[in-house]
Amino acid sequence: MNQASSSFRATADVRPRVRYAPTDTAQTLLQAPGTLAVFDFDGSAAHADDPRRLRVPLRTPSAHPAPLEHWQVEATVEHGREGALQWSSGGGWLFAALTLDEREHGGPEGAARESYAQLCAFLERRPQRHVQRLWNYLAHINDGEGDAERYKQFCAGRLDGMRDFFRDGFPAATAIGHRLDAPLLQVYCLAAEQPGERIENPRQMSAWRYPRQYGPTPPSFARAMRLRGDASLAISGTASITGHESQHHGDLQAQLHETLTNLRALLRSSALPERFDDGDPLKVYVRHAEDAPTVEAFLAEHVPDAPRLLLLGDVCRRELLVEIDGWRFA
Ligand code: 3EB
Repeated sequence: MNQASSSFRATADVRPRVRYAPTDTAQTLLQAPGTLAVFDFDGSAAHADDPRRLRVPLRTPSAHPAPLEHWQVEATVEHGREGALQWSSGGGWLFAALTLDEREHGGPEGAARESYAQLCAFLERRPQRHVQRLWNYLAHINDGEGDAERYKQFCAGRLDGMRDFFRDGFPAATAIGHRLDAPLLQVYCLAAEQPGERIENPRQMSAWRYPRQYGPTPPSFARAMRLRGDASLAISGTASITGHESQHHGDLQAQLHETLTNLRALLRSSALPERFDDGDPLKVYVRHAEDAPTVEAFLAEHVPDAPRLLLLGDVCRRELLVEIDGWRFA
């Protein structure tokens, strides 16, 4: 457990910060005061005992090792494990993660139900029970046809596992497919003592209202969440969708433009300047490794200052080639 520093602010003011950090700094980050979580991509990390460290089952398309992601608060952090769940908390914020093997839960629906049931049961007992942001990484998300597609099974299990925990509204989220052989479902969240404010995108239908054609259970997420006591925005996975329809099938460049227009619309909806600066990290999920240079060139032109992490991942609609999530810190 970290030691407190006398310069820490009162809980009500503490803001979480999210940054990318060099690959080889994990131990330094874990020893730094206020570290809530350190994420490894690319499978590079050896097994770590610290419950704040999470190995994310995604790879970069690039030859360079992925950076780490670092969550930090100006507060004393405590951490632990409870069954399959790993957690940390400090300054009114909480990180929690579960990585389940689907084979132990009868597939994607059962694994999602179990993940959400466990996560919600844990959160219910914590003062930091207000989920701001959730990430879901599911193996081979587009396998299966029609209503049997694995993403749709996941959506059914997720909503079921949530019971009425999100009766006031769903948090911001990402759901992306990974390509590991092992059918692991990873779910992690950032939660807080205070509820956030859900933000929808006027260019898009709210996902929980999507029509039946997208599956029997509509996806359970808000387009973004504004953090309490701070105008910062946690932005959900955002893609080339307007209304409820995917746009620009097969056209990467046009999908990138539509996605950026959607991201800007979310900033406008929350009265933030329509920019991403050097403190606003973005995560960019690319379906085809060969698209990475085009995606990187687009980002260099349109969001040159934003730190960005490109990851290989499958968007939950097969026709979508790219999805972006991230943060706009006030
Ligand atoms: C979309 O806008 C694209 O199921 O949690 C984005 C963010 C998407 C989150 C989720 C799905 C999810 O519908 C897909």
